[in-house]
Amino acid sequence: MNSRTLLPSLLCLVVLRGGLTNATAGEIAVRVAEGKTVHLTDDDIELLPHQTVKATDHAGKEASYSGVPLYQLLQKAGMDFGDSLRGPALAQYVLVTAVDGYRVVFALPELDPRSTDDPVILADRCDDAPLVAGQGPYRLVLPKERRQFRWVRQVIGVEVLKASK
Ligand SMILES: Nc1nc2c(c(=O)[nH]1)N[C@H]1C(S)=C(S)[C@@H](COP(=O)(O)O)O[C@H]1N2
Ligand SMILES: [Mo]
Repeated sequence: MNSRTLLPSLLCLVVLRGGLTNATAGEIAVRVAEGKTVHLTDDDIELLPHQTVKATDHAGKEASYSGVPLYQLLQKAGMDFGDSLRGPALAQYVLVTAVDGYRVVFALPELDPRSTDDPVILADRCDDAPLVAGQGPYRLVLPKERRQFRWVRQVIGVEVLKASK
């Protein structure tokens, strides 16, 4: 990369990584409903319960992915799943942000194991190896979803927000 492309790239990175997504590599910024942002480090994430799933990526390759169910990450940051997930709480949504600014949303019942058997995994390993650069260190994997558009690579932020309309 030469100096003419480097500066815009750096500026872009600073903008994209402003606010909640301001996490360094190997940590994820998590914020639940106007609460404090919690920075979960690799060590924090490693200690959370992991689940291993078989899933087929966008190229059609099946592999074994291991990682933390996304609801476990949110629970760690103070999110309440279970009985309290009803009424106005259901108008919240989960915004997942990647280092390149790619973003996807989930509704809470899509993540709640009381509501669905389809896991949403924040994967940290593929076939027993750390995820490759460009995908990891953390990537969403949705083994049951027929398209991979929510397999967010390089996740740096997870935020629970309230629908405002
Ligand atoms: N960070 C990030 N993740 C992303 C995307 C992206 O643009 N940025 N594209 C998504 C889309 S639309 C698809 S189809 C898959 C492609 O997965 P692949 O990188 O394994 O080919 O990644 C998803 N995850
Ligand atoms: Mo895609």
